[in-house]
Amino acid sequence: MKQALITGATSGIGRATALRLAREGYAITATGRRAERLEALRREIEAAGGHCTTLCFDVRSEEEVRRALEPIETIDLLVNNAGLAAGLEHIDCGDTRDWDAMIDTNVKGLLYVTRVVSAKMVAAGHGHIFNIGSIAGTEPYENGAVYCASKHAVHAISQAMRADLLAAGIKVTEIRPGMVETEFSVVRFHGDRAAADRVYEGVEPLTGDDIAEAIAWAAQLPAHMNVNDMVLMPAQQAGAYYTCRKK
Ligand code: NDP
Ligand code: 8X3
Repeated sequence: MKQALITGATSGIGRATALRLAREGYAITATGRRAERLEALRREIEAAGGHCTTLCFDVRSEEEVRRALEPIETIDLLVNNAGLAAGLEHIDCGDTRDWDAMIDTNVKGLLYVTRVVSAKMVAAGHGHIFNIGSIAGTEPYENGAVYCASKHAVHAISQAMRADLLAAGIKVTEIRPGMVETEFSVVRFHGDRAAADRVYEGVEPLTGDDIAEAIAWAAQLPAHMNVNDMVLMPAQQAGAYYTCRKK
């Protein structure tokens, strides 16, 4: 049975991807910091006849990442999804704790997980790594300097690791969504649900299931074919600066 490891599977895109890949026949290793949610996901997958193991750790801690992931024997597919935006303000007003959280999670956490898993894939001679980037990875916008910088880093890392892992036969796919309604905006606005809801006003955003659909499609392509980079947006969005809202 093929093994898929998904970081940030307690919510949003990660949770939807875990459920979808389980339906595609993967045994799932679901990770995140919220143990109760991981347990609920495990029960849901197993009730539907799938297989799920959970690992509760913080991707910001290299030690926790190594302790959790080193013992895993085989990982065929990795989804580097755990991430967040924290805050939305001009650079002169930013909270440096938010900046640390974004850089430590979105960039360093992704690197810590990739370091362990890619070595296993190289030893096995196969594997597929999905990095969840963002349109913020190529379109920097006002109030988003550090989040955009973190996703620019994911974009650069994805391209470079694709080259690094080419000879080992490991595919690297970057998925770069626009607006997806998850807990993302509630987290960005530090729990202010009204501010989060305004982000999606007049728009039908993408859902976690939409992103999971793209990952499941790219994962089942023939061995000779890879999607390097996939940009997905709601039909009402044309980029970070252009959204057509219905009144
Ligand atoms: P959610 O807030 O719904 O989910 C984020 C997930 O990341 C949670 O499962 C959370 O789990 C996990 N996570 C956050 N910090 C850590 C950490 N330190 N250690 C381990 N896990 C962590 O948001 P999304 O599903 O929208 O976000 C998933 C990814 O998609 C992110 O990388 C985000 O940047 C990206 N993205 C989102 C877009 C959107 O519009 N929603 C658009 C483009 C990209 P827990 O809290 O349990 O640890
Ligand atoms: C999430 C999309 O436009 O809010 O990465 O940055 S955006």
